[in-house]
Amino acid sequence: MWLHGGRRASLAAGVLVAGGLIWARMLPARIDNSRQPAIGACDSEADSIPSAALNCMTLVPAPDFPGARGAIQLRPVPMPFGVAVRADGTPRQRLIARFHGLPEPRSPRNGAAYVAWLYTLSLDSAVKLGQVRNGVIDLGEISRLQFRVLVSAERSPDVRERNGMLILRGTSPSARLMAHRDVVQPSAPGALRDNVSGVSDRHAPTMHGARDASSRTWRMPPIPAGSPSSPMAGMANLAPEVEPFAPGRGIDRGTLALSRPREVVRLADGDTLRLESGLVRRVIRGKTVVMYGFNGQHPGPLIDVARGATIVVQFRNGIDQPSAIHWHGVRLANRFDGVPGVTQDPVAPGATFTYVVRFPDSGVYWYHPHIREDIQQDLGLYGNILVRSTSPGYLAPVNREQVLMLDDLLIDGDGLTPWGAVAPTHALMGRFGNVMLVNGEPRYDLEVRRGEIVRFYLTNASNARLFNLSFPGARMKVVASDVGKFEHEEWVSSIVLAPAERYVVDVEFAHPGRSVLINRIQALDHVFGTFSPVADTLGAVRVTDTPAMPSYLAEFDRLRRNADVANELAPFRSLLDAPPSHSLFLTMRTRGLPAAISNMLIGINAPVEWNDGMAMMNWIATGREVTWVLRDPATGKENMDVDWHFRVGQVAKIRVVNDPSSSHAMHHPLHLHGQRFLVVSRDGVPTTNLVWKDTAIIPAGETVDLLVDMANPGRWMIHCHIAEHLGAGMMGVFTVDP
Ligand SMILES: [Cu+2]
Repeated sequence: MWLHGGRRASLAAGVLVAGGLIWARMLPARIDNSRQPAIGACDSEADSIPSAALNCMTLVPAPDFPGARGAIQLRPVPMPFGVAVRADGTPRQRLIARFHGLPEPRSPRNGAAYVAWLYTLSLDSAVKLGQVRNGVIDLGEISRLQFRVLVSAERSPDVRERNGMLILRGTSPSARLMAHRDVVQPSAPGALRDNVSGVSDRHAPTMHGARDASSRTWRMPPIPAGSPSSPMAGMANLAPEVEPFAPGRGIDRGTLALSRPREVVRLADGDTLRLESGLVRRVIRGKTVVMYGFNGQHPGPLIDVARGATIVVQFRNGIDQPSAIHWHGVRLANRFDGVPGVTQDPVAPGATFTYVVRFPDSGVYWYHPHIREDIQQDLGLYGNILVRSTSPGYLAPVNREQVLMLDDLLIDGDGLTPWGAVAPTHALMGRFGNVMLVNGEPRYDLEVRRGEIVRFYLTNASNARLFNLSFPGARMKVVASDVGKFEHEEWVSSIVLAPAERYVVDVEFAHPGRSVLINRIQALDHVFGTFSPVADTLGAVRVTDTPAMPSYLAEFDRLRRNADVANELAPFRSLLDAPPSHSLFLTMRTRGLPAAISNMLIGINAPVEWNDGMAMMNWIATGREVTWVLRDPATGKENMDVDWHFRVGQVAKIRVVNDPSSSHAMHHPLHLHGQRFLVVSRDGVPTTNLVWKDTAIIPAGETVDLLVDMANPGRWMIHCHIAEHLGAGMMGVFTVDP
């Protein structure tokens, strides 16, 4: 596919070809001299891998070697979580290079060998990547946030330091980011552009003015760690152009009951659960705030059922907004899926709705409203469902189980930052909180015995945040995800959870003392275009000196290969390489944003953003000005006009391309209702350990192929699970006909 040019225009239009998949699978492991295509830039990668802008480095020739060409593809390292990072949040990438036009090396001028070097941005230290020559070369895996690659002509391929002439050099996409600092400087390119994202006249002449009215009713939100701490030029007087909303207006909060911790509700087939949403009083970090709860609890009750059970849930909406309950990941009957406008009418305040929920798959699921998630879910309306397998030995034995819902909350000295009344605020990146919650509490504590194996069922209930969790010093293996077990268990150093995803991990606490549950990321600061490490401790595990009885160490030491999963996947294997039948292009548009914000939406992006690195801009942008888009390139239809049809029993390959060149390219956790799917490949790299999912992270610039088991009839939603992106339109529908 490298051989063909001129497909860039069709890429821009979002027309996709199957070539990317084929290209990647044809790549030889080491040097391939059989093909000598013309590559001059990353254009040639773009022909086959549409994600070139974020996953490709063009190498620029030195003046003495104008004919030399090189490009490096940053390939995803297959990981159980879809995002390859280390426990400290640094990315893991494999460099596949391709060179062309390197002159014959065995001349006195050119040296005897070409060698590639990995440098820091400041060029103060280097690591030898290895000898290169014309053709395709695997340069191996690296773990760097920002870097440069230099190719030099050396007297021998065995040199340890670079001494020879420079032939080619390039900079990682993560360092090509244009810092906002550069944009606002008058001399910087882009500083005077006024229509990048369609700035309206209303805002263009002055940066505030029109927004003064609403800014009087908003207060500045707290700025999360890793985000620029002072407002950018022109933003000081801006506020979201919607009225603020806070729950319980006009209610004396003293009359509200304090929320209670989550209770476990064990239900048998045919049982009924009454679930009532309502206002609760909470004290978080010493602040008394009004939030929501199910049955007065935050999170809501943990429903513990056996696979195959059907339960009845009598829901009463006791909050001050229309609501409903969606049973996330559960392949239940369509009319109980809980999506206002698609499967049911909204449940008005004070009204009721009865759900019949069947659980055909074991796994960990969750429930939450599917209307204004940015408000209702953020305020605490979510709960877990643990569906236990009826097969003995389905999972290895462990000493203890912990079911944890992870969340974050945006809170300052006056309480919770209000939400947008008619449209979400934080519509660019989603709303990141500054206080981490585990099961609704800012602190999680666990006491275990020495040598205990603890199984953690983890759910990310946050609006927008990805977590990168670890227990430093403890061995950990990933066992299962959204809708069941992996093909085989894997040792991992951290767990990456995108919003709405679930992972099941077994952790060994071998040594007495204190262990912590920590979220470690590399935060991107959009103002300066730099990364910095951020760590949040979510909880502590005290390990006593008493030995665990019984010991499950032998079972823990063994990585299971799951024959039952392999058997279940067997009918799908022949379809893994099928060409996609449907495609989705993920992008965004803005209109009417203040120039101070829209001018900065110029190519600043990273495959995954772990923090809100543009907190002021993000807060001010609402769902009225920002539209996030799912586009079907075959028809040009977008969002709710995407109305696909499938038949029950059909297995559909859907290719998802996350536009790297939208004005703020960003990852999206994509969720399909009512069905299960496999993530078969990322940027053409096949998944090596399959697991059934209902939500998958699609990093910015990446092309992800999903194989969907269309087994459950009805009209269902497909959408981004960042609550503010959903609130800014990023949703479509598909029908599975019986
Ligand atoms: Cu999204």
